[in-house]
Formats: sequence, C-alpha cells, structure tokens
Amino acid sequence: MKNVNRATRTAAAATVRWPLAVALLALTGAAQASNCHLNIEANDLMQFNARALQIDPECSEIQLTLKHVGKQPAHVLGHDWVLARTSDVAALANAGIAAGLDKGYLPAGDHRIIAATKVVGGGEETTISFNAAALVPGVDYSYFCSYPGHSTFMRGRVMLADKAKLAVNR
Ligand SMILES: [Cu+2]
Repeated sequence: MKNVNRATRTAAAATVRWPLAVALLALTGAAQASNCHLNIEANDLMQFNARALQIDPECSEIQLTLKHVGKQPAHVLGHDWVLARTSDVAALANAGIAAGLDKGYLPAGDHRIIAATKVVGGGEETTISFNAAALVPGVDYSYFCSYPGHSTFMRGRVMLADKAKLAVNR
C-alpha cells in the first residue's frame, strides 16, 4: 500500500513540472496529423508564442517556420530561432552578441548550433529544415533567440515526443 502511494505522488509531481508542455502536446497532437512541420511566432514584446516544442522522432526532417508578428525591423528588435543543447545556450548567446547582426548574432560554423534561422524583422517569416536524427533521446534541448538580451525571455524546451503518447493522441 505504501509503495503504491509513493509511486502515485511521484507521477503527480512529474506532471506538475511541465504543465505547459503537456498542454502543448495535447493541442498539437489534436490539431496536426504530423509534427514534422513546426510553427512558432515571435513578437515586439520579446516573446515566443510557445514555451515548448514537441518533435516527432519518426520525422526524418523537421521544418520550422519562424514568423515575426511584430512591427520592429530586424536591426531594432529582430528575432531568430536557434536549437542547441540546453547546457550550451548561455555560451552560444554570449558568443552571438560578439558575432553581431551581420552574422545573425551567432558564431559562424559553431558545432553547438544544431539548427538556426536567420534574424527576421516585423512582418517577416523564415523556414529552415534540419535532420531529426541530430537529436539524441535523453539529452536536454532548448531553443532561444540569439538577438542580444533576448535569450533570457525568449527560450523554450524542445522535446522528442514519446512515440506511444503520440499514437494515442492521433
Ligand atoms: Cu529575439
């Protein structure tokens, strides 16, 4: 009896930790047959419209579209979308500041960048493709905006979706 209670409590705590991610999984699972094309928006308030993105491990190639729904031009308040290991985000964001706008606020050829869009301004959008096989199960991944000062606010988790859960949602 005691063991059962402990297991229930642990499961509840795990669910509470990522309420947004769980909600997003439910939404994307219901709305899309395939999660191979992801969409994310960024605005003039230095926000992405999602705090987490699910990647279907069955996609060989992931497409991501970033849309800047604000009005500010790229050199004033531009945004990009960069995917990296969570442990590399802070160092990459710092290196990006030194790189400058001409380099998209990212160090050129840096192996820590798994995928990155260009910097877009208000009203613009951009789409990139990357190989889903670049993501290793069990590793913690995040996305962030490398425009100077934005990564503190503009970041989220990237998770490889659980195949069994995706099957249920479909
Ligand atoms: Cu930004």
